[in-house]
Amino acid sequence: MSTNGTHSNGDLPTAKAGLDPNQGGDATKKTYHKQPTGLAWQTAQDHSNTNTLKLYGSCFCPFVHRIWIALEYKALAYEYVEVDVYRKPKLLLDINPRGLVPALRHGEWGCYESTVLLEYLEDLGGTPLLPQDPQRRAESRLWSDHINRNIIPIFYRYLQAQTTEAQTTAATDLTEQISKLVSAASPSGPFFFGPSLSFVDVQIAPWVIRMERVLKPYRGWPDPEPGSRWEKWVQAIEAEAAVRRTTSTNELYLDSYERYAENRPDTSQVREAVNSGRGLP
Ligand SMILES: N[C@@H](CCC(=O)N[C@@H](CS)C(=O)NCC(=O)O)C(=O)O
Repeated sequence: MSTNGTHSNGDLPTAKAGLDPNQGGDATKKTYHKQPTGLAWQTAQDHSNTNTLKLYGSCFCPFVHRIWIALEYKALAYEYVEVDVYRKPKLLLDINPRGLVPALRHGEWGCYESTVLLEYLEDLGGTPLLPQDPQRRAESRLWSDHINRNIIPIFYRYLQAQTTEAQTTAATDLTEQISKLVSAASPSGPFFFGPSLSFVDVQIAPWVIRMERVLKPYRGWPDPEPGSRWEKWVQAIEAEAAVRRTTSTNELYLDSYERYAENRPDTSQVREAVNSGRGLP
């Protein structure tokens, strides 16, 4: 605990007044945004009234984005509560002692981990994201596991890579892992299982959004090949109403990820895990 009653991020030094620890005392460095912008800001306003189901989230965070997309798609009643995840308010730590977002409170009960929360929302009802058929449900979980195990860690390794060689290797790896996913998807699409958004799409959507807004400007990640199945999928994700309503303006992502692109100290638990070769938190 620091003296102002908030938790600091592990070994992060105390921030200079007004600056975040990831800025390293340099006010010219960009940092993460603390409020959503654009359509996501409007959606946050529309869900600011108190509700028994509360999402504690940070606007830049892709793991939060998953839960927000699911809540919107399912049209469940909920409250969106923006938290500064690196200053860890007590209301977050009370739910998740690891101090990570997303965290969900439902009445007295609380839980965390985006993949677990997606399953919980599915159990609550609203428009389903998982198919009915048990074998399709198993496939949904299998390819969600592929996304979590193979695609997301490479996304961060690529973004944090500081040498051309490491960036080239990561770009090749990312392309390969996306190709495996695309091969497993319905040939006509545009989504994983066909015409509508599903569980697998929600698992990857926040990173698809960030490939265009973060990997492209910082690493030269290419647009999908014209006419490809991947292009069709990316366009469908970008156009999906629940995704659009929870996505901020491009600047928010560009600013919020500069610290990752520079592999700056004191950025996050994700950065530390990737640098040390550990699995993501
Ligand atoms: N495995 C977690 C990962 C969540 C996560 O890493 N969230 C980041 C923000 S994108 C966070 O809370 N970081 C806080 C920190 O690094 O202290 C999940 O799927 O929910």
